Amino acid sequence: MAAPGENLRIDGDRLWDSLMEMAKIGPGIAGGNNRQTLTDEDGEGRRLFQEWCEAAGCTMGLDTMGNMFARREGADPDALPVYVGSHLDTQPTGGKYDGVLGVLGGLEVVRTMNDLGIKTKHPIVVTNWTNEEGTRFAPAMLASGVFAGVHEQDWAEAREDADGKRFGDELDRIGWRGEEPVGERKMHAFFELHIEQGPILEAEGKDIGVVTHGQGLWWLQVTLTGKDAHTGSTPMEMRVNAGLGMARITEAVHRIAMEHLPNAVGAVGQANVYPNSRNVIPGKAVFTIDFRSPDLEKLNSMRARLEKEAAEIAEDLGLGIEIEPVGHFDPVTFDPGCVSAVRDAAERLGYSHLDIVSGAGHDACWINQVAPTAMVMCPCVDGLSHNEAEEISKDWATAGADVLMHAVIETAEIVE
Ligand code: HGY
Ligand code: MN
Ligand code: MN
Repeated sequence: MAAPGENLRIDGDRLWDSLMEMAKIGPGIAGGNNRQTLTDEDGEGRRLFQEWCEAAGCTMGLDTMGNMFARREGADPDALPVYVGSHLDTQPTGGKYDGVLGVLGGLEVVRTMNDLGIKTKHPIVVTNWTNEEGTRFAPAMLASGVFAGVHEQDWAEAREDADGKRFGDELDRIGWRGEEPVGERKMHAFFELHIEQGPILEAEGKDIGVVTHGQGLWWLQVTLTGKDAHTGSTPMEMRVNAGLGMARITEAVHRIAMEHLPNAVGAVGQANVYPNSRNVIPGKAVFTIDFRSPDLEKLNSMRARLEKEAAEIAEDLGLGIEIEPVGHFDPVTFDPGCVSAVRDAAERLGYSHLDIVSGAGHDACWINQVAPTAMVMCPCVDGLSHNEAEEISKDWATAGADVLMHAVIETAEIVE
C-alpha cells in the first residue's frame, strides 16, 4: 500500500496547546505535574481527554481497569484497529510530557486525519492506560499488564497505596470503571510516542528515537526489622539499626550496578524508616530497589548478587530481612515490522533518527506481548524526566507526532 505522502504533517501548534491545557490539570509546585493515578486530578484529565476525543468524532470505550479507548472508524469496521497511545497519569513530581505526549500525540493524529479527510481501512484507537507510573500503586504499567494477561485483575485491584487505599476502590471512587472486560480487544498493531527520558537523542542531535528494544526491570521491596531504641542512651554495640542496614544495602545496589556496566542501572527510589523520629534508632526500614538492563543475564545477576549481599548485611547487623519482588519484566524486543514503519516514516519525513533501547518501562512493553508493537521517541532537555523541570521543544513534539502519524496511517492502510 502506498505510504502516506511526505507532506502529511500534524498541526504542531494544536498539539502543543493541548499539552499545555492538559498540564493545567494536577499542577505540580515547580511547573510540572502531580496528576497521580486515580486521584480527582486524574479523573479531571480523563474527562478533558474524553471531551477532546468526542469532539474529534471518536467513540470512547472504557474497560473495567479504567483503560480508555477512543475509536475513529475505518473503512472496514471488522478490520482490527491500529492502536496508539500512552498514559495520562504522572509522578508526584512529574513533568508535563511523560506519557501525555503519547496520548495527545495520538489524538493529534486523529485530528489531522480529520482535517485532511484521510480514511484508512483499519480503524484507529487512541488509548490512555491506567496507572502506568506505578508510583501510587505498584507495579508500573499495571493496567496494560492486566490487558496483556501478565497480571490477574483481582491482584491488581487489591494493590494498595501508602494510605492503604485499594486500586479498585479508588477506580470506583473517581467513577472511571467501565463495563468492558479487560484484554478482549484485538489489535492490528500498537504504536506509542514517548519522550526519551534519557540524554542520548539530544546529545546525538537526533530528532527521533526508533525504539528497537526496551530494557528489563526488577523492583525489589526490602523490609528490614531491627529494634526501636533511644539514639542517646543505647550503647553502639547493642543497636539493631534498620536504617543502617538500608544505607548499606542502598550502597550495595549502586556498586552492583556499576560492576555490571555497560547497560546496567540500579538505585533505591522509595525509602521509609520507622518510626522516623529524630531520637529513635529505626526498628524498621522499607525500601524499593530498581534494577534495569537490556541484558537478561545481567538483570538477573544483579538481583541474585543483591539478594546474597543483603542477607549478609542483615545477618551482620542482626536484622530480619524480607525481599519481595513487586515489579518485573524481561527485556523487550519490539516488532521489526512496526519498528521499520517508524524508521521509514522518519526517513521519509526527513527527520534525523537513531535506533535506541528504551531505558524506561512503558505500556508498549506489555502490549508487545499481545500485538505487533513499536515506539517513537523524541528527545527531552538534558535527558531529564520524573522531575518537574522535564522539558521538550514544540519542534521535537511535532516531529514525534509526524512520525507517529505516518507509521500509524501506513499500518492502517489509506483507502484511496
Ligand atoms: O518506571 C518506569 O520506567 C516508567 O516511567 N513507569
Ligand atoms: Mn511514561
Ligand atoms: Mn514515567
